[in-house]
Amino acid sequence: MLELYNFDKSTCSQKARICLAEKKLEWSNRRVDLAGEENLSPAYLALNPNGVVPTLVHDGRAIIESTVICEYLDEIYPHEPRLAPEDAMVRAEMRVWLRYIDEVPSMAIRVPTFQRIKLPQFKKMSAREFDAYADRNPLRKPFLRRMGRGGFSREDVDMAIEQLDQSLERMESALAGGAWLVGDCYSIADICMAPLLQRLEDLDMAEMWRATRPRVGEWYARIRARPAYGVAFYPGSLLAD
Ligand SMILES: N[C@@H](CCC(=O)N[C@@H](CS)C(=O)NCC(=O)O)C(=O)O
Repeated sequence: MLELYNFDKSTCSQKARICLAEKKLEWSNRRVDLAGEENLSPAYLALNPNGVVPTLVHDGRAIIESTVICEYLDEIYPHEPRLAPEDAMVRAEMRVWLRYIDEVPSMAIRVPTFQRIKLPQFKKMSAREFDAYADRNPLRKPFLRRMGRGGFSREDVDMAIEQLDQSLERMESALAGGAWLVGDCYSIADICMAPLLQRLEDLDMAEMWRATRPRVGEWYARIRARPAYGVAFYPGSLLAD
C-alpha cells in the first residue's frame, strides 16, 4: 500500500503527485495540515524528522525527500512510462539536474513564496511567537530566522531571483538538445522542475521566461498537456485557489 503524506499547494508534494500519476499508481492521500503545524507533530516527525512534506509510506516504511520518492517509485514500479533514462550516462545527467534542482531553484522559490504567502501571517506574530515557531522547525529554522517577521532583505530576494533566472537559462540551453531536459527522454528532472514554473506563474513571475526563453515556454506547455499534470494539480492545489 502506498500512502502519500502531502499538502495540496506544496511544490515538493506536487513533484511526488505527478510521479504517482505518471505511473498510474493507486495511493492513499494523507493530507498534512501545514497551517495547523501537523508536520511538526510528534507523530509526523516520527515519519519525517525534517518536519516537511512529502513523505511516502510504502507498506508501513517511510521514504522522505520528493526526489528520492520519485526515483524510488520508478524503480519499484518499472512499468511504462519509465521516468529515468535507460543509459547510465544519460541517467547520470538526469541526476545532475536533480541535485541542481534540489539545491538551487527549489530553495530559491521559497523566498518569493514566503514573501507573498507567509509574510502577512508572520507580521501578525509577536517576536516571541515567531522565534518559537522558527525553533519548532527542524530544517527551516535558519531560513525562517533569516526571513524574520519583517520579510527577506532586498539582497536575499534579488539573490533568489538570480538563482531562478540561472535555472531558466540552463533549461533554455538544455532544451536546444531535445524536447525534455535530458535530450528526448521525459524524466524525473522534468517532473521536479515543473511545479517550480507553475509556482513562478502563480506568483506572476512568468515574464522570466515568456518573452525571452521560447524553449522553456514550449517545454512548459508540453508538460502541462500531459494527463498526469492535470491529476497532480487538481482544483485547490494552486497558490491562487
Ligand atoms: N527537500 C525536501 C523539501 C521539502 C519541503 O521543504 N517541503 C515544504 C513544502 S514544499 C514544507 O513541508 N514546508 C513546511 C511549511 O511550509 O511549514 C523535499 O524535496 O521533499
